[in-house]
Amino acid sequence: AGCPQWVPQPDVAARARELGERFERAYGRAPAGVWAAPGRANLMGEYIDFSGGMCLPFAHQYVTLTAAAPRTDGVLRALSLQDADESVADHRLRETRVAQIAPGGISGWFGYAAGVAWGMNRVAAGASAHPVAVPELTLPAEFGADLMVDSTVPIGAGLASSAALECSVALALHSLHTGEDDPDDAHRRALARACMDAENYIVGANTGGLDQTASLRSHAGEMIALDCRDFDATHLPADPSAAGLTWLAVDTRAPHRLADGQYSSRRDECEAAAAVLGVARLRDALPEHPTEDDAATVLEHFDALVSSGAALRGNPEGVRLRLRHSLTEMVRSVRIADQLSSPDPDWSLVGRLLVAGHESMRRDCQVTVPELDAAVTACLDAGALGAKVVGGGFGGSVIALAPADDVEALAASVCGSFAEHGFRDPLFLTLIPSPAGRRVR
Ligand code: GAF
Repeated sequence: AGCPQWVPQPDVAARARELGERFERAYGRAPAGVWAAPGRANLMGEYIDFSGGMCLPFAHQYVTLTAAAPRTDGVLRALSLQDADESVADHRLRETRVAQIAPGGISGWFGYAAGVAWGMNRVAAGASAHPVAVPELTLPAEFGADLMVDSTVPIGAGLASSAALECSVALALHSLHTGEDDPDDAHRRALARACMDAENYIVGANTGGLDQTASLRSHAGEMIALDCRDFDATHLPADPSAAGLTWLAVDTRAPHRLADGQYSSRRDECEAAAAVLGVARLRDALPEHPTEDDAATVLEHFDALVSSGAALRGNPEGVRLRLRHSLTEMVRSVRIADQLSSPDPDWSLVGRLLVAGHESMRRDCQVTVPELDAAVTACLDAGALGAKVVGGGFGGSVIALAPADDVEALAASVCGSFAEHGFRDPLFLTLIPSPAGRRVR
């Protein structure tokens, strides 16, 4: 089909209707409803959610849908329209007893879905890191459900398809269980924690909660200034269209995986740096409204501690680089949030901060790949105000702040650059800051 190719806007109503019909054919009864939850982009604050930093995500318009009907025998069954592994064609129906869901027990995509039921019970019981027990989330022993999921979020593109899956299942289960279709923010926060617990313990990816929070707590047209110390969310305008700009994503289609140890080792190194500095998490090493000077001071303090013999876990050079990334990223988030809080944001400054964020992800966090770096360069060469990798890296997507009238030309020139490098053709999406997950049918 040639390059550039655009990922079509999702027709959520049509997908929900079709999913309901397929559910009925598969399970022999109609679903009680269909729930949808979006993936996210993140303007700044990569690899600092688990360190208590500020992240700036927004939910985009691509959602994962879950059709669901209740059962009363404690059994959870699920089908995915994206489960295309032909070798298990006859075994695509995944099934478990809710009471048997446990760390290490469930493989593949079903871990993300089933893990949510486990996470809800954990948050309900107060066993989670969620600050308060939320007893209403308890699923009774006989609770079960039939599920069918369908994703419009590109999978493995760094746009949070995993969180979209978890969060749409969470909204479905919560609604089947409580009758509540539009949970308040306190319950959305608790459900986001249940989804994090699913990912951390059942899937085994030690991620930090950015994605689930964006999926469940975003507002249309806005991004979240998310303080990951306590997951307090402030909503700020994030629609650059009045300035003639748009958010463009380039999905590099370079393979992307988080559960393979790289993500986890970055997190370990951040924790090792915090231990040297004597703080519980890196955010605590900086003042309330951190500046570049504050970041430099903490880095010098770290160097002084290390050269005077402070014990350091892991590779010293890696730990120092992760520290520098974390501190400067925390400052960049605050600076972008300051701009977007103002009535007249300086978008070219925002763009420069995005580029600095990417450079830090490349040089200090070391999570980019040649396709990501080339996509950023090509976007900038073609007139974008800024561009950076979005999410966990190691493949996935770049988000660019681009002149709205020029996206076709910009995409064409990224295609040209990818062809010159001999990379696979990328895909393009325009991302619209969109509302959080909700019932759609
Ligand atoms: C992934 C993780 F899931 C998030 O928690 C976050 O750390 C992100 O990578 C990097 O900012 O999406």
